Amino acid sequence: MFDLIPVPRVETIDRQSFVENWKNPGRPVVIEQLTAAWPAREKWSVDYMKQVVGDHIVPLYDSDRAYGRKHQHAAATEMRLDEYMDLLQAGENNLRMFFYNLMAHAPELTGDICWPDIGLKLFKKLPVLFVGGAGAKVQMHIDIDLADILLSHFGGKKRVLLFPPEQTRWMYRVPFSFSSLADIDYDNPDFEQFPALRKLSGQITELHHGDVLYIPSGWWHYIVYEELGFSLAMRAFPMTPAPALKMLNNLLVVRNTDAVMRKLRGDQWVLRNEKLAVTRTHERLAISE
Ligand SMILES: O=C(O)CCC(=O)C(=O)O
Repeated sequence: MFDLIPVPRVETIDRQSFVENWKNPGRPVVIEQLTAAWPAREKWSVDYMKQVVGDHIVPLYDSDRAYGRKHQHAAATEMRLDEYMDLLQAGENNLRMFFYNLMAHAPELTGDICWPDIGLKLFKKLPVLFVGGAGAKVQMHIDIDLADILLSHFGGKKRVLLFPPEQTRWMYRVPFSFSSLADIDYDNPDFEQFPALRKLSGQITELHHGDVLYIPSGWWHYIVYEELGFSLAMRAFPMTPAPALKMLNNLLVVRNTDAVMRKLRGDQWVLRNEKLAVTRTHERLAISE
């Protein structure tokens, strides 16, 4: 397996120690009591979601690769949230709610969260919800906007694997995407087929109801929902010039180039990039050895 250490945990944190010990050095941490005063900690459950926002039609995403001329982040389907919750309880684990903006689509839930004052300039217009059933997996990726993220978790436990930005060279990153190659099973990595993975050393944690995981900008993350759960991500965008420019380039140039090329060349474009993810990583590996 990978060389992994547990993400450090603290019970509570003040602004100064968060900034000094975690934000500035860019180190992940789990803060156990940051949501202690949030109504969500008491309330968020399947029954509550059904009751409050059950009639909302929500887009759902699967883990299948986007082949053909489909957009990389196109929704697989949509349905009422109460029906979706029923499916999850019946064992559905491929369909996930992804980046669902509470402010725009479910303002009823925004009163359940509190914005912590811990030294991150959190963008209050974008509290986004993620939901998955037991066994759901989120492909290894970095976030396109390079935000610092506070991922607050509710419901059943979920496992998160994290690798720092310096290790991007070994991540088999697919060009024009923000993901590692979908063929890699991060639960059971094939080091013969993907030898650069041997270079990785990262961190692992299991999030329980109420935990908040700080994911610093640019960290790779892979997530497995061990049980049905809800996570709320708050984000702080990069403010210094170089990362801010990189974010704009990702959002405006990289993402749109991929969308246009998929339309024009379909599978050929996707397969070209998947191949490049391997050849480029193996070239780097050969040079390093
Ligand atoms: O928790 C999830 O389902 C996904 C969270 C995530 O990948 C993110 O915030 O970037």
